[in-house]
Amino acid sequence: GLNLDDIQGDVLIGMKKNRELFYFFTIADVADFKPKLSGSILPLITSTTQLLDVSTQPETALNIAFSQTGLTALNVTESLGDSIFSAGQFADLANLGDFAPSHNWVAEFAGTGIHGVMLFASDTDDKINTAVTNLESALGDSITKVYSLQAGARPGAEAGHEHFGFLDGISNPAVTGFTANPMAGQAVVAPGTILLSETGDATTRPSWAKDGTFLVFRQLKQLVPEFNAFLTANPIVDGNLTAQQGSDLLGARMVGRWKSGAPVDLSPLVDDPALGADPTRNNNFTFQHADFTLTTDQTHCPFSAHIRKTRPRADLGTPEDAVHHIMRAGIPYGPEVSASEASSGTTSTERGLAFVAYQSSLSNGFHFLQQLWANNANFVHAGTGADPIIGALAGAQRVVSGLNPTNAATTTTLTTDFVVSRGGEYFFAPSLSAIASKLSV
Ligand code: N7H
Repeated sequence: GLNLDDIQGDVLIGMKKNRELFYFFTIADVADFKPKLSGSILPLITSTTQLLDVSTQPETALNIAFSQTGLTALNVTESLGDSIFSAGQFADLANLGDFAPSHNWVAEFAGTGIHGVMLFASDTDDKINTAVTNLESALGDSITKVYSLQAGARPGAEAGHEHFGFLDGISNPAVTGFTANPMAGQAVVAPGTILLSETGDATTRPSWAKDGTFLVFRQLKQLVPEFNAFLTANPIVDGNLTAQQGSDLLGARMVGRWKSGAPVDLSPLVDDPALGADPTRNNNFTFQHADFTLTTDQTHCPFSAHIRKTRPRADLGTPEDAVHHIMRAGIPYGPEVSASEASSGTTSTERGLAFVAYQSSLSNGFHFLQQLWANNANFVHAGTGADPIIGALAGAQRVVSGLNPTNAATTTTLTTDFVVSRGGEYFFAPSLSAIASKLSV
């Protein structure tokens, strides 16, 4: 089994809290910082074991990760064996399809100036702020805060749903040796797909890198009123559907799930909330059906749907590929849509997804999914078009096919990106023992 005392808690199961603060910093004085990293930060780092049992969960959980420039500042010189991590996310911007940084990137992300991120998670912002104040006073001038993003679950019945309204956090891979009973249809991956130097990770790493993982952070702005106005203006027309049902169907086909989480592949024409809420059924599909041509039939799920682009299941053959999987731990940020934003169809206050993903290889994980699947108009098949949710072509319009179930050849031209990257950084989330024996010495 895995050493769950040594793996940071967010990686395999998520922090399980309603509020989360992402605190980005630079190391101002490395000689001052190192003893504080081991003496003040490490005792507060929440392990996987602590999160697994409610009785050992801290009031405020803390995880930490370092960028390449942060490791360099700590005088850690060995290569971790991932060139995309080493170069940083700013250097990867064009591959990801982002706009030029001056348009959309948060200024603090545009470059390699961020050395690390601390993830604070708790039930309330007050508890987080207390933990931050206490840690800041312990760390003194050894670090400098560069930027922060406050995030949290949406209110009431929308908890667990991202800002477009869709239930999130349904499909993460099961990890061999960790997940006791994978759900039907859940991908099963070797631990080395997520954790460095575990079975399934073939790259040579320094010994202290074991059980660390690469953390992708992206601040992804979502244009929610604009998305809703687009659905309202373009309902799928079918004699049996009202305009509202046609708009809901278009949104569901763009995502590949209904707002309840019910997969379009299993419930193609109407939402099925009982299916969406049932973890034994809501992942149990492959896009393949009896009497159905997998490579041409889009009457169930479009080839372009977000969840099909990012996990093609049977499209890549059976058994499913075991490499291109990520562990997602994102959380919404920003306020609910106001009445005036809803009526004008225009965003006035930023909201979106604080996207977090863990993997042992950026070139197989997030970077691959975004560049070679989501942004690639010829994946899953020639002419599919870019992912209508997250596909990004540096601001150019996206032409998507398959959204109309009655005529899959019809194309839809998306002139607005409903998800806009505001940048981020690539980090390495080390094991607790690596913090003690390597990073802080
Ligand atoms: Fe996606 N959305 O609300 O439309 N995503 N995603 N994602 N995503 C998923 O199955 C969303 C983003 C993946 O295993 C669901 O847990 C939004 C990026 C993967 O079947 C919903 C944003 C990347 C899966 C959304 C966003 C991915 C997945 C269904 C940005 C990687 C699992 C819930 C603002 C490059 C696929 C679920 C599977 C699921 C949405 C970003 C990847 C509702 C709004 C950047 C691998």
